[in-house]
Amino acid sequence: MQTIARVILALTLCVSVAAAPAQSSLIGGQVVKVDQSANKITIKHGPAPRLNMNESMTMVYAVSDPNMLKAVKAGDKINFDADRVNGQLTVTKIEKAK
Ligand SMILES: [Cu+2]
Repeated sequence: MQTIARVILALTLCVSVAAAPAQSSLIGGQVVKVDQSANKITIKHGPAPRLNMNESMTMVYAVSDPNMLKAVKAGDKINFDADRVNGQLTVTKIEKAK
């Protein structure tokens, strides 16, 4: 249990440090819903041409690491990265936006 708490703390620190320099490759969005039991997150986001999404949309993503879902909640503004993993759109990185 303590180990888990430490991992979460480390992840939280990583997120806040990484958020400082704006990464232009990340996609801006807002968390609509977090579903920890299904390891899914619903994100409303702007265009992401790299993922063949050329307009704003709200959609459900899987996450590469369930711990990412503990750092965000519905309503949070985020910057994220996503990729197709085994044919499924998966969030690989989330940073809280200022
Ligand atoms: Cu999308």
